[in-house]
Amino acid sequence: MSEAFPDIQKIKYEGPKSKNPLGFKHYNADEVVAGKKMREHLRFGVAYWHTLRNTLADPFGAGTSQKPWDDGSNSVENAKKRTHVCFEFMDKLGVDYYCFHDRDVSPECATLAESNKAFDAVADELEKLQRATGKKLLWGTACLFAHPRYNQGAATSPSASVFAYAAAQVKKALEVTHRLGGEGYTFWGGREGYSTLWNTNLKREMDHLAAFLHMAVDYKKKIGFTGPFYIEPKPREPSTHQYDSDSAACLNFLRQYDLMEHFKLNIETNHATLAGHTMRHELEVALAAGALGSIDANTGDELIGWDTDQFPTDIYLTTQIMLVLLKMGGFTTGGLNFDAKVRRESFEPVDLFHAHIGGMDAFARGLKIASAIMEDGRLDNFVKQRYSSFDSGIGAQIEKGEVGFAELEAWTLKNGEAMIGSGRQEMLENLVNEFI
Ligand code: XLS
Ligand code: NI
Ligand code: NI
Repeated sequence: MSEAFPDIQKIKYEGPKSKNPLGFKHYNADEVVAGKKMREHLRFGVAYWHTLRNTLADPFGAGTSQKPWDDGSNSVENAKKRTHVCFEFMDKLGVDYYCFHDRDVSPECATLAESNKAFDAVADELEKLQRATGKKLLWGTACLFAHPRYNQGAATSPSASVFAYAAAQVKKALEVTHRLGGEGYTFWGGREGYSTLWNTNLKREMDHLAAFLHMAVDYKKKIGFTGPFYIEPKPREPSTHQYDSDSAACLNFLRQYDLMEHFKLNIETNHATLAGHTMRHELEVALAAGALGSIDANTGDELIGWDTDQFPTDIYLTTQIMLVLLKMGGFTTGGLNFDAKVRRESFEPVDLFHAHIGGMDAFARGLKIASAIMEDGRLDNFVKQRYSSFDSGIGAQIEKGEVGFAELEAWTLKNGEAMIGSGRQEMLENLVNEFI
C-alpha cells in the first residue's frame, strides 16, 4: 500500500528554537525527566474515531476533512486500508498507543453476526500491524450511541432487546480488546442518561446500568482479561443528563453498586468543564479515591460551550495535569489519549500532524514544568505547612480518632480563640508562574 502521508517524514525533536511546524520543540521521547523517559510518563494515544474517522461535520454543515486514502465506503477493504494509515501516522509521529471503538475500526453491518465477522477481519490486520511495529492498544471500547437502536440509551434503554444487543456488542469488543493486548477497556455512557424525566424511571435505569457493568466484569474474568475498566464521566451531550456526570457521581455509583474495585476513571478535560469543574478538580477527586486510571487529553472552548474536543495547547492546563500525575507516581495502564479533533477549517492531512505535535509539545512542557515545581519544593512545603497543626497535639489526636466533641470543647475552653494563617493564594499563583 502506498503511503498516506508521502510528504511527511518522521517527526523529530528539534528543540525550542526550531521554527519547523513539523518538528517537536519540547517532546523528546527518550529524554529523562523526573526519573523516567518522557514517552513513559506521557504514553500518548491516537484516537481512531477522531483522527481516522471524523469528517469534521457540525450541526450546520457537511464534513470538510480531506482523507485521500479513504474511499468513503463502509467496506471491510476500506476499513483495513485505514488501519495502515493509522499505523503510518503513529509511526511518523512517534506515538506508541491508539484507542478505538468497535465501529471506528470496522463497519456496522446488517446483522450482529456480520458486524462481528468484519470486526474479526480488521482485528487480524491490526494484530499484524501491532506485531510489525510494536505499537499498542491503550484501550478499546464499543460504540453504544451512534446506531439508531441506541437513541434512548444502551444499558439504560427502556427496551430489553436494546440492552441485550449492547451486551453482545461489548462482549465482542472485550474479546477483540483482549486479543489485541489492550491495556484497558473504557465505558463512556454516551446516551446512558435521559432526555426528559417525564418518561424515565431513573432508579430502574441506574440499576440496569450497574447490572450491565457487573456482567462485563464477569465476562472479563471469564476470558482472562486483566486490564482495568474505565468509566469516563461526562455530564451531558448528547443526553440532557448522563448518569456518569462527573468524577464524584461516578465514584458514588461505583460504590453504591459494589463495582469500585473493578473500575477506574478516564478523565477528559472538556467533560470536566462541561460539568462545571476544572480538569484539576476531576483528577484530584479521582486520585483521592485511588481511582485515577487514564486521561482523554483535549480541551474545550469557553465561548462555544460544547464538547468541542480541541487539541490541548494551554501550558497552564498541561502543567496542572502533570502535577497530579507526578503526585500519583505516573500512569500504570493509562495514558494520554488525544480525544481531540482538528477544527473544521483545518481540513488537510497535515493539520492532523500539527494538532498532535502541538498537544505532545504542550504536555512535554507541562511535564518539565511540573517536575521543576516539585523539585523546587516550595509549593509542596507550603501545603504541608498549612496542615501542620494536625501533625501533633490535638490535631494528631483528631486524625487518629482519639477525641470527640466533649474533649474538643474542653480543649477549646482551655486554649481560647482558634488560630489560622493566610491561604496565600496570590503568592502561590505567582510562584507557579515563575516556572511557566
Ligand atoms: C465523547 C467521549 C468519547 C469517549 C469514548 O464525548 O469523549 O469519545 O472517549 O467513547
Ligand atoms: Ni473521551
Ligand atoms: Ni468527549
